[in-house]
Amino acid sequence: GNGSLGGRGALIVLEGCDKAGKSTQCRLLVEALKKAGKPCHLYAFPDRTTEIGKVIDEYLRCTKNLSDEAIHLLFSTNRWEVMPKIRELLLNGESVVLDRYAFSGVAFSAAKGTLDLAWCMGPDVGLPQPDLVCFLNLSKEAASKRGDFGRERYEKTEFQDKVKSIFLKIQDPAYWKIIDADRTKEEVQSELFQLSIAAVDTSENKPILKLWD
Ligand code: 2DT
Ligand code: MG
Repeated sequence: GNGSLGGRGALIVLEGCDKAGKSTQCRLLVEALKKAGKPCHLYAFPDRTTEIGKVIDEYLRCTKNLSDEAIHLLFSTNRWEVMPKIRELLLNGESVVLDRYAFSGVAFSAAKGTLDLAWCMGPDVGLPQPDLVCFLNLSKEAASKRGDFGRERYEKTEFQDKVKSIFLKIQDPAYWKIIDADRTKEEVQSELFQLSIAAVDTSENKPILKLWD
């Protein structure tokens, strides 16, 4: 049990390259956890609805240009601005599922080749450390079968390859699971659900740690 017994909720993150099915899987996961009696909420980063999020949206749609440093810091700020709310939910015994987090922040910025990896991690140091990160790993073959990329910035095969290599470099075995995303939606969902239920149950009495601290 959560909430009434005083245990905290779990922070669960889905990461991966584009087309891996993150957003669909996040929605299914939140529904499944709720059905299993685990209160939980879904957040997606970037959150394009805030003032900062609107600038990020323009940058991604290529209607605005910003320096690599400036956009990196805005993505990070976009996480910090909702953290009080997320922390409050966790402390109230409600779990939070995140569609991307600081790992996307580092992987996409560092893939540009202009920014140092440690510099990229800096602004997100101290965010709540996830209890579980599920990295949806899609092979090149499966990715090409899922159709063309969209037209946003970063949606190019060569760039996505660099992003993936950085994701794998910054993975921490303390909370990181690599999920084979080439399988059917149902198969992926079932594994995510089992890992998440276990994370909710084991996180209840643990403190919230600080990311990259
Ligand atoms: P979506 O397609 O999921 O909306 O992502 N990105 C994301 C970054 O470059 N830095 C970040 O910190 C985050 C959270 C990944 C839009 C794009 O934004 C990238 C893809
Ligand atoms: Mg996208």
